[in-house]
Amino acid sequence: MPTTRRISLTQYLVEQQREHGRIPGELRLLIEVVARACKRIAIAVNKGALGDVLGSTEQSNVQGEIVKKLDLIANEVLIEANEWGGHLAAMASEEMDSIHVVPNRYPQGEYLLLFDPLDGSSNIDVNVSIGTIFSVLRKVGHARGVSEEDFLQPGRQQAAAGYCVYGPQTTLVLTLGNGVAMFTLDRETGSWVLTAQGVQVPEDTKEFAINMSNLRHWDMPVRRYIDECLQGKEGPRGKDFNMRWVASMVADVHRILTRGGIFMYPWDKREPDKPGKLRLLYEANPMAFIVEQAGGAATNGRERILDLQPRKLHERVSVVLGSRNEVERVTAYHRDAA
Ligand code: P6P
Repeated sequence: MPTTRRISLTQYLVEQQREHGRIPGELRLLIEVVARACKRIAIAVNKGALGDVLGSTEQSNVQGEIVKKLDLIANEVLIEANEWGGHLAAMASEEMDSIHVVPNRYPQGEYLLLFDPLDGSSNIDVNVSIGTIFSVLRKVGHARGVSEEDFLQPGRQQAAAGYCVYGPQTTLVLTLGNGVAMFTLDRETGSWVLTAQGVQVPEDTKEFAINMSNLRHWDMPVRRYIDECLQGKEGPRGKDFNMRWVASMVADVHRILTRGGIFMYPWDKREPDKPGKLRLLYEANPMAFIVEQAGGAATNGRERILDLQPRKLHERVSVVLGSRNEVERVTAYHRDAA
């Protein structure tokens, strides 16, 4: 990764605007507000047991998953941070059944913000990295008001996407459609400092990330791919593979952006009507945008994730993303099987 001038997020956004004219003022404000909200979430996450933020609430979300206290805290922080700025028309979150329209007491903007406020919640209480994932769309059409349909856009139409990983470092990863940049939180000054840009995912890898406990439930193309990895040097791949599975998509994707790899959460026959576990609009789409901007690939096993036409706000999807040559191999196996 090229060495990087230590500039702030604000300076980076201003320079991007100057060089590429890709960042209207409202989008710049949106990114800075989300980045500030991630700082506040990081503070709450880092308190752990000291802050009465661990454990679960009595609620379950639209996914039917038990909601952790920090899920709700993170969701509230993002809602409050983004309501007043006049840059958004509405927001959508994994933690909310329907969209949250900016209240009438504030001006409405042309952007739509989608987020998983705290992904990897099962790791919160055991002190393993978790993260916030966000996606930015433009409200197309100029009909008055905003509805759920405005959010149902293919991921290739995203104006920006990013995530914040709350790990040994607190790192914000961002793309505005012109490459991927990483910012590390300097806790002494409270600033996001540019620590990497022009991030590139190596095209090849020897590392796969998948929840192996689901092996017996996978479709044949996935079993074929993983089986060949496990055969190592003696098998058709002619090399040994390593495995990682953090059970936090943000942490697994961050590792792949940093050193390559392939991440898979495929369809499996436990719930055959569900195309996969992960959500298309606020997990797969932003991560696919980031990974493609870093030279990687992201499919649902057959088609490019960013080309999928969403039908529902909380729609799920099968995800295969990371090092381009490995993703293409898995996709080819699915096509062979078809
Ligand atoms: P499993 C976290 O709950 C999440 O949505 C992703 O962050 C992660 O990759 C996946 O689910 C983990 O799922 O079935 O291994 O617990």
